[in-house]
Amino acid sequence: MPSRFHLPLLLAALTAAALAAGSAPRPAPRPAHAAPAANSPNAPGDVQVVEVTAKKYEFNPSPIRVKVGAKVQLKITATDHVHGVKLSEFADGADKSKRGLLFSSPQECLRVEKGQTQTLEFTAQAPGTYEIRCCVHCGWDHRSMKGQLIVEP
Ligand SMILES: [Cu+2]
Repeated sequence: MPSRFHLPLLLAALTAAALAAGSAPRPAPRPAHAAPAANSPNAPGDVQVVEVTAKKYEFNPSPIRVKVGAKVQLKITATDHVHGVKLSEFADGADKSKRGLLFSSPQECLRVEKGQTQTLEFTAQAPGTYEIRCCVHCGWDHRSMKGQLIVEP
């Protein structure tokens, strides 16, 4: 029954090959003080924080500029009234099959009560201009309440 003997050997060989393949392209180990894995939500210095105010009928600053590849937190404060934030995950004019922004949690409309601050976190994956609009009715000119996020290459 040669197969009984060969199977463990084959598995061992495959495992060794997989380990070798997995470790080969890895860069030198990070220094101990470096930030942990890029997907760690709590890594300080790893996230670009932008303070944004929402008030009738504008977002400020606008445009907001970030670099492609950046993990971004928008800390949005509604100063005068309840507002909502809807940030497009696709750049203006971009192919809708590819998300340019990857949100940390699903986003439809982020409601921000008057005087409160909410955080919108995402990774900027593709350069382009992304529309921000108010998605909670806040007054007669609500529909014109828009801003822009520009992801620079
Ligand atoms: Cu509004």
